[in-house]
Amino acid sequence: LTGDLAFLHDLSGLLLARREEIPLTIVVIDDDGGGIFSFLPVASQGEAVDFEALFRTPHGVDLSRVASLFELDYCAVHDVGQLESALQKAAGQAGVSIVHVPLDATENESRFRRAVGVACAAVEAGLEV
Ligand SMILES: Cc1ncc(C[n+]2csc(CCOP(=O)(O)OP(=O)(O)O)c2C)c(N)n1
Ligand SMILES: [Mg+2]
Repeated sequence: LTGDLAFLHDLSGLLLARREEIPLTIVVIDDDGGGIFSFLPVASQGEAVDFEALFRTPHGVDLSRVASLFELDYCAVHDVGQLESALQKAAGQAGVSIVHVPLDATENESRFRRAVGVACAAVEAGLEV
């Protein structure tokens, strides 16, 4: 399970995985950049630090083209049901499979913050999460 930037950073590893026919499913959560940086204090400085260009670094790369470049099994999924099916299919296949999960970065960030808020409220209320 990896993010899109980490995946792009280590693309050359796919050559080895393909050559050795390593049975591997790579799930790429793709929010077109480093979403984690939106949770750092620097994010609130926005344009003053050129946050998008220097920290979040959206790249606009179509990751399906990475799969075709390396001739790897690939599918894109857009909901949990599709993800479950893709994981089941990939588990039955030899070699490397890429399961691509494209997300909207803004929506992803707000969902994450909501989930953290719910978890914190549950802990504060003394419930198990
Ligand atoms: C080997 C290594 N290089 C660089 C970093 C710094 N780093 C932390 S998160 C990150 C980018 C994360 O972006 P992505 O993989 O798209 O995941 P997201 O935050 O969007 O979920 C980087 C470069 C690191 N932790 N380890
Ligand atoms: Mg990302």
